Amino acid sequence: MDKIIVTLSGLFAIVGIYWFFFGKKETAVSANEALTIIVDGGYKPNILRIKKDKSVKLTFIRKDQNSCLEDLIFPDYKIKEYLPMNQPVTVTLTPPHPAVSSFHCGMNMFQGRIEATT
Ligand SMILES: [Cu+2]
Repeated sequence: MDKIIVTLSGLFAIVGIYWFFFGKKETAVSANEALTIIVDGGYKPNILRIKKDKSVKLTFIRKDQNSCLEDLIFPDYKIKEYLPMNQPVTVTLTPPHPAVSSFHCGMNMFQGRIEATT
């Protein structure tokens, strides 16, 4: 019994470490029409897969006090939005979508990526 507990806690520790180093950085999600992104120490998720020929509505909710994150910029779409704390802000991206584009905070410290596919 003790052995099982030791083995299990070892496993959890490994999974935890793995998650800490690799899990946080890139989270990808596919969006058909709408998607919600939490802004908290970065963008979650930070890889958005969208449909090439469709408009997509991205709703951002900022939960991070860091004032740099109050600006949200989509350089390829020439969009700049202000994100107040805890208030959803919706950005609509309309085709033509670049195959890959990015969005980032005011000083480009935090980034997200948008991939358009068929
Ligand atoms: Cu920043």
